[in-house]
Amino acid sequence: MPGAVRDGDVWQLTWSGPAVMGIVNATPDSFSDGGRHAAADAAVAHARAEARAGAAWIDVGGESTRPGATPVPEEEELRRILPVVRALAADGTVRISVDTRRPGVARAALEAGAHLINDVHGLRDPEMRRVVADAGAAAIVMHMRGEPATMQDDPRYDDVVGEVHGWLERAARRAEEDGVPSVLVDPGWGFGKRDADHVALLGSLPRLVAHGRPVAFGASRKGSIGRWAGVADPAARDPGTLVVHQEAALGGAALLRVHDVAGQVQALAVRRALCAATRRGPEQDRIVLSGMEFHGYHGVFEEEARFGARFRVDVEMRVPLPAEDDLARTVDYARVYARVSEEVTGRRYRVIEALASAIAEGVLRCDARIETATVRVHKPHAPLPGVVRDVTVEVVRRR
Ligand code: HH2
Repeated sequence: MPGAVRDGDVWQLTWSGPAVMGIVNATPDSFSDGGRHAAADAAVAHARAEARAGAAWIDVGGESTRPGATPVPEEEELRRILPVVRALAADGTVRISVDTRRPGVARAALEAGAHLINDVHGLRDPEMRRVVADAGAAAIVMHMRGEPATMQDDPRYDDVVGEVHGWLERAARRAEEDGVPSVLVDPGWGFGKRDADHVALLGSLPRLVAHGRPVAFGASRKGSIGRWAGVADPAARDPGTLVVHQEAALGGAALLRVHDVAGQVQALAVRRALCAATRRGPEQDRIVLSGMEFHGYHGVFEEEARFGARFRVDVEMRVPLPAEDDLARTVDYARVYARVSEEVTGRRYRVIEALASAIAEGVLRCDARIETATVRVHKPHAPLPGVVRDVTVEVVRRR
């Protein structure tokens, strides 16, 4: 759940474990619940029900950003969201986020009591950054390729993870430099991405988390879930949403943006109990053997086969570890070392990708309790026509 710490005059939000953000679309045309909460009293009642169901945050939106959506005038967006923000601020029981890309709407919402601006444009607009910084509010910086009207028209990336992470890093840094005290980043599921991009971004969440900012995540009821599950009606996609959000939670997401708050809260409670019992999760136990060095004969060249070279190997094993002081209850890392040594010195591989893959599979075979093996093979003396400190291949294999 989010907390807050004071740093001089500024409050910083702190995060531990995924908090749930309930969606309130005060719109006639949102993709899964358009029109259901368009009237202010229906939107407020829905927000209060979400707060009672365990949402720490409510995200109020007055303009749909679904693929193909057309923008609404600013006055209309204000007319839709302000009564909801004012009512929730008067309740004082939940933190209020406003989903907008307009500085004028953000300013009015913050004056009315909102705590966070959720900007699907990633605070690209300097005026938006100034409004949020002046209010000392938090912000979600989300990645979107293009604009809602056209963003799903054949989006393409050379390296979706590198491009999205790099974009988020630059956008978040720009916001921080302009004085926004708390910035969350969101990879923007469904915003100018193909299903394969979603899968890659979901798998890369631990790396995004490692950039050091809390990660917000929202796949709720979106198109890819419908395609994977064969469910056309967006309102019937909550079970699929929970599966994706479970992966996001394991990847270290701090905030999950959902339509079905009660379901998400229940799923997280069960997940917490299981993680505690099995020591799984982003902070999962692990054993790491780093910097093992061997002389091997890998490579495509004749000289490499004849003279060999030095290879360095790191192995990280995700494995639930016992509290007891008993070798039989844990993984014997001497066995793992012997396995790695045998693979690097006993055979010749033409490419280190194949070597890394064989090591990872061998490590998994060493002990049935090892759930994931991450193996890095370094080839510092790779035959290249220039100065290179190291060439590394990393593979991850799960049981
Ligand atoms: N998705 C939507 C809207 N805002 N904000 C963040 N940070 N992350 C998201 O993934 C995200 C978002 C789209 O979902 P929804 O609000 O349910 O639909 P619509 O835009 O049609 O109102």
